Amino acid sequence: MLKSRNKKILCVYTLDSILCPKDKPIRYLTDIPLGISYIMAAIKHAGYELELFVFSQKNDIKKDINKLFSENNFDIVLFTSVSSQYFFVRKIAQYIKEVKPEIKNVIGGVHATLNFKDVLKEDCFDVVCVGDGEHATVDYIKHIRENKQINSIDNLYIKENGNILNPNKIYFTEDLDSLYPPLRDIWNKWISFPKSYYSAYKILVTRGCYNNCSYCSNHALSRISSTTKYVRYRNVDKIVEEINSVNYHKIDLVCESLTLNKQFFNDLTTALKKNNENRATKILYYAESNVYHSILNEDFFRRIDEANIRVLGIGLESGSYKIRRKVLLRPNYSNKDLYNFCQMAKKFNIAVHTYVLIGIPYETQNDYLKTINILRKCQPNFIFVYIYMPYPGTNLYKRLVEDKIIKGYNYFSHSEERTKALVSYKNMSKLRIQLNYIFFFIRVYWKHKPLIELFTLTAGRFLYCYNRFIPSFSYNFLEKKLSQNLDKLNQNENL
Ligand code: B12
Ligand code: SF4
Repeated sequence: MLKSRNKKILCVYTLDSILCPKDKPIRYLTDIPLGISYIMAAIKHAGYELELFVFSQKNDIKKDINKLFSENNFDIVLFTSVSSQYFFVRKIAQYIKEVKPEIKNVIGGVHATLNFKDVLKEDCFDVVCVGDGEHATVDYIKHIRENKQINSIDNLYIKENGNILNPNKIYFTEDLDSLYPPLRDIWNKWISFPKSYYSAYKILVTRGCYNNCSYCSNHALSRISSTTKYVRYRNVDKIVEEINSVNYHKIDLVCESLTLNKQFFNDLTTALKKNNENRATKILYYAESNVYHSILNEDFFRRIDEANIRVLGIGLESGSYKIRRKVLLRPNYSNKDLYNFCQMAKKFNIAVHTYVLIGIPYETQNDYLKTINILRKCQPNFIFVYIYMPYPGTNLYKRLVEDKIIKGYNYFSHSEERTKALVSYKNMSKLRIQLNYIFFFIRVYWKHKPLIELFTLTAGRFLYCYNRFIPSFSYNFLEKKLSQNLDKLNQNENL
């Protein structure tokens, strides 16, 4: 039964995950995606009604779509997608087109941006957004609702009567503070563990990165507009205003690195320190940083400490200098820089979380052991270890296709992403990569962390790899137990 006759926009988010119940598939506040939340804010402020639906693998797509469309009068559906979500998103879009061909399906996000030509070939998508989508989406909705003829909309490729209308230009929004703050409350009912240790609100502080790492999407994204700046900084007063408005004690500052610009770093840390001064409960921050030699000084860590940034995420990726510089094209830093960084952070009681990739193309077991060795020396508080996934549109992906190591873009799902070895290399088989992944924490933290924690972390890696063979009910039980265990262990760290 149609409850509302008003036309509405449906925003679809997908999580190809079996970790949470289907009615609450998002685990933590931290997992709220910012891109589509910025777009929803723009739509709401333009006066249009919208609805959000989050699909996980546990949903019956047909049943849920039928129900949603019988209760609402949607005319436009918006999809956001990174590469691992794309096939799932396409499945939903295809079903919508099948039952409601008049609906306009619009897709944006990193995957659509970097692969727009392929995405445009799909019958199920009417519009593909390349780059930032806030203004483009509102503009498009306006044209549809007012029944106006569309000649061209910046950042959008639009299918119209069998033709494709190209955008006049592709741009990045340079003044990030001209955008409405992302919609957050709309996500509340979809989150399983909002109060967990891991929950923090994400606040965007910059967009873009200057570096050209071959496995990351940033170098490819930076090329899509030649007329506007890719690396953008927000005004620090506006950042603080948004932090205060979300009224939460843990904030994850979203930026590729706090050290992209020294003046910005100084201004931001000064403002965060000041904002905490008269608070009974100080806001605690997470942020990302680089490890460069040039920032390794007391002043940097003192500022981080005073701003109450208690957790710094840093990318090591590989302990092999050769792999870092020749394959990943990482910026220049040495293993000694990482060691000094961790030592200095310890002195200031700042936790270090390190990003590590394994199963990197052209990597040998010896390279992998170099990663283990440096991490054993540094003992970061936590390590996000992932198996390398080739993302289409990136330089490393292209190199793998040229070297005939992969044929092209194969299906991989989010639950397999970066946890399941999907490519065998000359120097490293899939099985070897998988075992390196499962036993990673034991190798790094043996005799440094309690056995119960090592068991939990190792069992977690095993579950990520082989979840498809474990019945869903026992998986949920095990996953919940492991999450609770980790939560408890982390709370003891008192961060
Ligand atoms: C913060 C972040 C996260 C956060 C939030 C995720 C999110 N979906 O926003 C968390 C930690 C949860 C996360 C998780 C993951 N992430 Co992440 N993440 C980022 C990061 C660093 C910034 C993203 C961000 O907030 N940007 C700012 C917002 C405003 O921009 P945006 O998201 O691009 O959205 C704009 C446009 O793309 C466009 N747009 C987006 N959606 C739509 C939809 C429509 C209809 C339209 C019209 C336009 C549009 O308009 C938006 C506003 O301007 C990027 C790096 C990067 N440069 O993008 C990686 C990045 C997006 N992540 C990446 C990956 C791989 C992941 C994971 C798959 C990792 C994993 N295995 O768990 C998951 C996927 C989760 C998911 N389902 O999306 C990759 C994606 C690469 C690829 N080609 O697929 C990136 C690009 C980093 C990289 N390695 O290159 N991530
Ligand atoms: S430094 Fe990080 S964000 Fe920047 S290009 Fe490299 S991997 Fe991407």
